[in-house]
Amino acid sequence: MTTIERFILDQEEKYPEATGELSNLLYDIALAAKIIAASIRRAGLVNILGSAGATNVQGEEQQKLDLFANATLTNALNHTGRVCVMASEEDEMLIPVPDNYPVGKYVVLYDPLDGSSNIDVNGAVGTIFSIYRRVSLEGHGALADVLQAGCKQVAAGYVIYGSSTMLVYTTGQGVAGFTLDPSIGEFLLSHPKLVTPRVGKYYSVNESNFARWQKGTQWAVRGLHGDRPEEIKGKNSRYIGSLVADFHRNLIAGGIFLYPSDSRNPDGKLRLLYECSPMAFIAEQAGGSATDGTRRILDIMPDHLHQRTPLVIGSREDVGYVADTLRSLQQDRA
Ligand code: P6P
Repeated sequence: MTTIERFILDQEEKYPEATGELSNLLYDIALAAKIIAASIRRAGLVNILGSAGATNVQGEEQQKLDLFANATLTNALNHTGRVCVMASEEDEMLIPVPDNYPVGKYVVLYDPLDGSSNIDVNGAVGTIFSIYRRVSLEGHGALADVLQAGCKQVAAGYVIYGSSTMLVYTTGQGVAGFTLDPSIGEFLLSHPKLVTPRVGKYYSVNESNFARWQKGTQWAVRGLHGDRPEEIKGKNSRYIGSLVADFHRNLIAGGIFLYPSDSRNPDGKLRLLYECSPMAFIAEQAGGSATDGTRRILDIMPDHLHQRTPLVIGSREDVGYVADTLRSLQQDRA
């Protein structure tokens, strides 16, 4: 029985220069995940379901659990002396470390409860986090510490609150998965080395946007439907409407998730810094890949905090097929 704390410490021992701060930061996040999981499991029994009666910076209606998860993560991190600044999907501005607490060398960005529209219907939801080293030299962190390309991440992970609660993370040495044992309140190592199949069984995309996609996207998705078996074998459609749940299924079973740009979302819907970059780090560490259709997600340099990007992520050969198809169609048009 390997707890996440034991696993993190074992990983730390491989780095003589490690100070243990990143290990403790990961453990802080695991604690927040346990608290959020406990609330989600009881959401139908206590007054924490439903709308909070406000909208976030994205213009999305905030659920009470969104705000609870956001506060839980922020309060688990802001006093530890391990972070210099935080950022969240639920907060328009950067989240500073309170003045009466020390600042540290890490930056944490998070989507505290992704897919929250699934909460009231008992669908799977998730937490996504991304960790960088600060680039500023001292004092409180600033925007420059947050606006870093995904390839600079030192760690990334997600928690899926599904049929079981799992925490999946990477520090650049592969991907490990932990399942929460509620009887002892510990995340136990259940997936020591997650590797995603090179070719997937599933494709995941919101087909109701089909008419609004660019022609190249429509053509590539028709390939995933199986219209051109000489190019690629058709796949089963699976789409939950929760990035963490769709991504996790495809990571385990093999598959491709797409949220392309469309005439209503010209830059795509998903956010680069706290959704796409962390998921891209995990995908690549598991042998998969992630692009915006043309550029590697981890190479994209963010311009602003809540920047959106199109996303194509999952099994390497499937992502390669979509990227090659889009590229060849653009060349034909050129
Ligand atoms: P749509 C949830 O709101 C989310 O941000 C992701 O978790 C999910 O993949 C996507 O949006 C679903 O968006 O437009 O298909 O409902």
